[in-house]
Amino acid sequence: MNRRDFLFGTSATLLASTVLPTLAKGKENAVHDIAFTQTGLSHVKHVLGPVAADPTKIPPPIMRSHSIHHDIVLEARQVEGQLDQGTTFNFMTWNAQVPGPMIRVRQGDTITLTIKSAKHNNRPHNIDIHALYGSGGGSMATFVSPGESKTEKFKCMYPGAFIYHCAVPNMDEHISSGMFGMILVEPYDGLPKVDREFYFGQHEIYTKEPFGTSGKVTFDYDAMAKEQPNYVVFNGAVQGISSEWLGAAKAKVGETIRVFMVCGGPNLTSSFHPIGNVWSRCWPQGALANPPLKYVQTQPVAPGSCFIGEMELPVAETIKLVDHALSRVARKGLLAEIDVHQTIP
Ligand SMILES: [Cu+2]
Repeated sequence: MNRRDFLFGTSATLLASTVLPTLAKGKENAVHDIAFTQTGLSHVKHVLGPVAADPTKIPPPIMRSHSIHHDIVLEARQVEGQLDQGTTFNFMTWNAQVPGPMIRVRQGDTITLTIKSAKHNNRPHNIDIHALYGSGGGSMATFVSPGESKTEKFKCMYPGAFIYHCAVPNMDEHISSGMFGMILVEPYDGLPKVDREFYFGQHEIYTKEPFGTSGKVTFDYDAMAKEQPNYVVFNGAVQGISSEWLGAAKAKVGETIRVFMVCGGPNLTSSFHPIGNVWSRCWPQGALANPPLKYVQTQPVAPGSCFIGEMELPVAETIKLVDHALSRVARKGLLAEIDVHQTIP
């Protein structure tokens, strides 16, 4: 069993089948495009392996031309998870993964969102969603103590890719610990067809122990105040989505792929670049109401924003997704790979 099979074939199966968005079945997506567990995640252990979201486990493109209603549950869940091979950290998560599940709806859709807080949590949580109008992005209405749940209903009135994140007073700590994800509101006419889509989240982690320390590393408020993280990662894992650990994402020569990226921060702007390729078309800030920029090498993705980029794959290669502030790659763990082959092994 290789490392990718280990993550995405066994331990994550539990998560993928119950936590991640369930793909819709039937003609026009039956009732919902996505469904999240209504029963909570009590079966998920408090100590996990990697918390890395599988970049391929996202809801499918929307094919319908009318509005529908979605019932979505997100659970705030504090877990000890693997930040690196041999290193663990107390993550705060949405649904036990980093970034939190990608929510995908269409402009004009309505959402009933239930925010739960796992009983074993010891911190309050809430959610601020940049895709809605309302006080605190809904954070006022969704403040939950351990064991509580709150529900809000809203309509997605404008298109784009938007971050959602915890927004309690220690919001920087909670986001740094993993509490962020993306909601994609597709425009009325949808997105251009592509062959594959991938989902990544960048954030930085402030620890007392230096990068590379074995065992459990602990949060450092002073380093956060100085904005000096020891770790900068995609999907909550040091070089997680790569041959170095859990395995690269995969695509085929000749395909067109789309990458969704959410930058949690809480403080660092990503200079998002695909080494060995170029963003043929990209939407800065995920602002889909605007025409895309073309043939962009490096696109800033600010904390609290998103990015959508498309690439052509004319040659076999390994594309390395990086923040081109390269000390974060060389010294702080930031890397994700997309292997482009003639066929997918
Ligand atoms: Cu929180």
